[in-house]
Amino acid sequence: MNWPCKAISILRNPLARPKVFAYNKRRMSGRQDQHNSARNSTFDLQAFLAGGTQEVNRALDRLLPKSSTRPATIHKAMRYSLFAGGKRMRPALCLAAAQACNGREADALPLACAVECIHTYSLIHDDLPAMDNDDYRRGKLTNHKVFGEGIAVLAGDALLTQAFEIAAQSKGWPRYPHQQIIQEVASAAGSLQLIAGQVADLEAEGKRISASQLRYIHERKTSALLCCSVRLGGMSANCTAAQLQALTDFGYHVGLAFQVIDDILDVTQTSETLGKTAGKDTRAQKATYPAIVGLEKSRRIAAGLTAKAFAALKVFHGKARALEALAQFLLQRDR
Ligand code: GRG
Repeated sequence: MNWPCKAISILRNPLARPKVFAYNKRRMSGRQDQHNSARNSTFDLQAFLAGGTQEVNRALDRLLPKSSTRPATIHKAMRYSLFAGGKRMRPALCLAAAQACNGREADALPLACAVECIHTYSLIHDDLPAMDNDDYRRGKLTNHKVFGEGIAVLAGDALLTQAFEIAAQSKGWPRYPHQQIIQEVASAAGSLQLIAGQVADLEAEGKRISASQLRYIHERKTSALLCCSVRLGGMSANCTAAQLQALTDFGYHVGLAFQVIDDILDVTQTSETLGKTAGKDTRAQKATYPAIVGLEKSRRIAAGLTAKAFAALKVFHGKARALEALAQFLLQRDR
C-alpha cells in the first residue's frame, strides 16, 4: 500500500488545508485486481459530513431540554458548548460505521448524539481551571468563562447524564441487547478508559514519560471514545462479530492517529485555526509524541496508524468508503 507515504508528504505541509474532501478511492490502493468499479468512483466526504452534522444537530436539539427550560442557566450552558461548532467527528464515525454494515441512519443517530454529549462534557471539564485551564474552545470562550466554574461543572455532568438518557432510549438489536449498548457507553466514559486517560495525563504533566506510557494515555483519553463511536454504529446495524472486530481495530488505530495529529497541530497551528489555545502542550510540559519523538517521526507514526486502520476495513469489501474517507480526512486535518 503506497498510501502512508502520500499521507506523510501531505503532513510535511501541515498548514495546507485539504481543498476538497471528496475522496478518490484510486488514491488508496495500487491494486488492480479488486474493486475496480469502486476504485474509479469518488466518495463525497464533504456532503457526508455536512448531511451528518445537520442530522446530528437536529437530533441533539430535539433530545436536549430547550434553553428556556427551567433552570434555564444549565440548559443554556449545555447547549452553549454542544452547539459551539465542534467537528462532530465521533458522530460521523458512528454513522459511517452503521453505513458500512448496511445499517439505517435513524438507528445510529441517537447513539451518535450520545457520544457527542460525552465528548462535549469531557471538553468542558478538561478546560476547567482545575484541569487544563483554557479560555477558548471551539473558537469561543470556554464554558466556565461564560457561565462560571460551578455551572460549567454541572453542564458537563448534565451532558454525561444526558448521553445515558439518550442511549437508554435505543431499543437494542438482536445481537446487541439494550444492556450491552449502555455497557459500551459506560465503559468508554468510565474510570478505566476516558477518565483513566485524563488522570494519567494530569499525573504525567512536567514528567518525562516513555512512549508506552504515552500510548496508555492516548488509548484511553482519545481512542476509547472514538472506538466506542464506531462500535456503536456497527451495533446499531446489528453487525456480525467479524464486522465488530474490524470496527474495533479501525477505531483503535484511528483514535490513536487522531491524538498524534492533535499533538502535532498543537505545535504547528495557530490558536485561530484550532479554535483553542495553541502551544499549550509545550507550555504545560505535556507528554506528547512531538515532544518525545519529534515532529517528523510523529507524522510517520500517525500515517502508520492510519494505514493499520485502513487494513482493518478489508472485511467490508469496499462498503466502508465513508470510514476510509474519514480516516484520510482525520490524518490530513488542520484543526
Ligand atoms: C475531563 C474526563 C475528562 C476527560 C477529558 C477530552 C479530554 C479528556 C481532554 C481534552 C484534550 C484532549 C487533547 C483530548 C483528547 C481528545 C481530543 C483530541 C479532543 C478534541 O476533539 P476534537 O478535535 O474536538 O474532535 P471538537 O471540538 O472538534 O469536537
